[in-house]
Amino acid sequence: MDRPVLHIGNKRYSSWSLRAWLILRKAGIDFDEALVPLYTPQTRQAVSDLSPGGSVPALTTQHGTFWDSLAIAEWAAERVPGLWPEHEGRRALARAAVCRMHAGFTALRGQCAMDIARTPQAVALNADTRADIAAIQALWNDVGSVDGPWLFGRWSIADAFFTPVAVRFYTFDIPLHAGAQDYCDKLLADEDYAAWRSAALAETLPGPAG
Ligand SMILES: N[C@@H](CCC(=O)N[C@@H](CS)C(=O)NCC(=O)O)C(=O)O
Repeated sequence: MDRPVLHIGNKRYSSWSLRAWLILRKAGIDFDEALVPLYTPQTRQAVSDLSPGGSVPALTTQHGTFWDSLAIAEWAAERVPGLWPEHEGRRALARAAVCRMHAGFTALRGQCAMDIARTPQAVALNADTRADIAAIQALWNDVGSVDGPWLFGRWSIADAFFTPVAVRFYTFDIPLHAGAQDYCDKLLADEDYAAWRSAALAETLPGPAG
């Protein structure tokens, strides 16, 4: 079979693409990347042509192209053991944490968009964003690992879903509790994230501001 192709947006800005890409990398799945430049007049058509979902990331396999970071995560987890925690209860909790990230924290996502090249700088955060930041730290604290450095012990899909949050916390210079800060530092020091970041910093594509 041909290698799967992961269609991604700009590495600098596409937080959902980063999640899917990290998961495939950590899974050790051999894949090709295809960039769909965001923020161009052709973007909408290009993502609509890719799949009915009309968004990136999207993954092309021998069975066609499907979309959504969480669907791609589950596709990888069906092929490679260990991407979710082994213990049934921890696995359910990890899925719940991922679902909450996937569906929520919209104020943080709206006010503090991911821009990997942003010079760290604080902004006046609105009340909803502050509430999201508090909720994320409480969630990390509640589900936090007792047996390893990552959120659920060894690295899991949950860590991929929270990596772009760590980028936002860092680039918006958001003060965190000590445990949350340690966890963010761990996510940002990850070697696969570092590879993505280097490529993001080398991009010369137009951004949301044109
Ligand atoms: N729920 C989707 C969200 C994907 C998404 O919003 N992707 C953005 C880029 S980060 C996109 O495709 N934007 C292009 C457009 O809407 O035209 C996922 O988890 O993959």
